[in-house]
Amino acid sequence: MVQGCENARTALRRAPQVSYRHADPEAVLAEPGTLAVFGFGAGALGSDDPRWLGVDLEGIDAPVPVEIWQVDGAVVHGREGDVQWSAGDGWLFAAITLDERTHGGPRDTAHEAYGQLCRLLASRRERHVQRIWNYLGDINQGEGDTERYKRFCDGRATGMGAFFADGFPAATAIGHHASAPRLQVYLLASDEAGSRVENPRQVSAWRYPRQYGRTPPSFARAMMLPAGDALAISGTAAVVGHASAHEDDLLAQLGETLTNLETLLQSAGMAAGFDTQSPLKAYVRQPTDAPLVRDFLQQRLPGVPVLLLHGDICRQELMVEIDGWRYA
Ligand code: 3EB
Repeated sequence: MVQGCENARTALRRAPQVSYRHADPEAVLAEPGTLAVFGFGAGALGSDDPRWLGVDLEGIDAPVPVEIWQVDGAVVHGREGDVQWSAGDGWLFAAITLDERTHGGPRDTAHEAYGQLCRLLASRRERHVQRIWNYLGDINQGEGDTERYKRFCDGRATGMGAFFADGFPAATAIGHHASAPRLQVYLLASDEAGSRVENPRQVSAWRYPRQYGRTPPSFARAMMLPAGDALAISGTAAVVGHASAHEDDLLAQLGETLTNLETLLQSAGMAAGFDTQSPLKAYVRQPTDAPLVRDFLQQRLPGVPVLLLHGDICRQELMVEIDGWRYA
């Protein structure tokens, strides 16, 4: 036996390539290495393929592209309970869509969704969750601890149980305006752990003080994927310390959000700036604000693919939130 074989390290997986494209979902699903394809809004084409997810958020600009995740090598897929999943090259996509009318409000629905996702993850080699997205309706409805976002946070935490005891993945939680009260949760996991990145300008979300709810939000500000070749950036807004900044001032919120994004790149040890390979999403509370957001981002982040979506940020005073990817 050659000793060196045992010492050889498995090469870490290249990050999935995430892109936006104007394309027919079925044609993209037929391409080799397609792990997932996302459509946005009620007008999106559908597919029965478990790798297809129609997201309950409307695009601001028509036609809305699809979002594509591609990996190296063959992809398998299936369904397990209410979960749809696909896997290839050490990566796992999993998603669940639950109707709150069946599962009883945002807390119990989130509990059920996270329970089902964690059970699937526990059965797989790709159990290291890097990144999670959460979309639910009427996110700001209700006062104080009964606000729907806060009840979602409660159920998310109990549904996770001890699964994320070592630390939370990067995440986004946004309110949609679809007619059905659906909760959608989808994720990217890997067979290797990534590294969590926090923002020194912001209190880590899981340490938010009591005023933001009984259960602090369970997410990291960003996650460096295992091979160090891509940073998955959580929903980022004009939060400084733990407080929202620049109430009622869209441009100031955008400026603060960009500062937070740049700080995250720095704290991840990455070069500054975003580029044509780094797709972002901008969630805009008021569609009438979209032109200002579009102009601002075109000026400050020229050439960067930005998908504008109509979505409510989980704090009423926040008008815009940005998330996405930066490849090394
Ligand atoms: C913030 O900085 C804004 O609950 O998963 C951003 C990203 C926010 C994720 C979540 C919430 C979440 O606190 C809100």
